[in-house]
Amino acid sequence: IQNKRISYEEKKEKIFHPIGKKLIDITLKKKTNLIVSADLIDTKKILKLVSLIGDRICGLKLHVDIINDFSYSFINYLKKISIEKKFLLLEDRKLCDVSTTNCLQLHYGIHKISSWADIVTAHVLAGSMSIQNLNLPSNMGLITISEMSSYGGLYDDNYIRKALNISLKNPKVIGTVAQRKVDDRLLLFTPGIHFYEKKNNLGNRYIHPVQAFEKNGSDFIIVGKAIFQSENPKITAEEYRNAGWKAYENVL
Ligand code: 5FU
Repeated sequence: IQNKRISYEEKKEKIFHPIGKKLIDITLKKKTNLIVSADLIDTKKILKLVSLIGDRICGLKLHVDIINDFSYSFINYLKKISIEKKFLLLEDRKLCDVSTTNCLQLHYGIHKISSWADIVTAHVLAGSMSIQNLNLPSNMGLITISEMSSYGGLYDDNYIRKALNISLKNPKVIGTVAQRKVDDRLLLFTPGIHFYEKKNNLGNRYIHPVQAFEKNGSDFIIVGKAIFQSENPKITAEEYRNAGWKAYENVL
């Protein structure tokens, strides 16, 4: 049958990286495949959001370089909450340079991503070597970007196939961002999720969680503005969580 998929339990057997397994464990325990993208520029707003949605998510995605008042006390506090409430911290840095530079961007500078993030994102445009020798801590994983959610992106089928191959061959890669089915040995992360919106006027494209699971074979939905800009992020997060979980169960 066309849309059937393997369960998270089965998927866990195919994923070798400990952080991939951990993410699946959290998903099964909390019954949520929702990752919230907290694209906010103010640490207080991020912490307020987390206090409302922490119980409902398996991951919190950040762009730390947009935060005006970034500090280690903020990141330490967030790390503590992520452990208490059981969700992973994803830094959506989208590394996209040669290996040496990626490595420096990962470990140094103001944000020292490798000192706190469980997962970091990376493009593979610069080739397979660009995501090798990054000296990642053993408990930190990579998510590659194989195909973005925006319309008019420059990714063609050939690029995407090669990006997926690079992802499969690198043991640090737990999964990828793409808008299509991928190999069962990769976790599939789907940004561009919204109940109503199809396209925004800034170039992002949106699909419903049902489409993400039925058509693309998603494992995790990533939701930003639909939740953090809603009047009641707690209720809205619960709605996306339920929709994501139901969509997963329906294709089992
Ligand atoms: F890799 C990708 C992608 O293909 N599309 C995205 O939108 C990442 N993103 C990120 O997900 C983007 O940088 C935002 O942080 C988030 C989507 O937020 P939205 O408010 O739900 O559009």
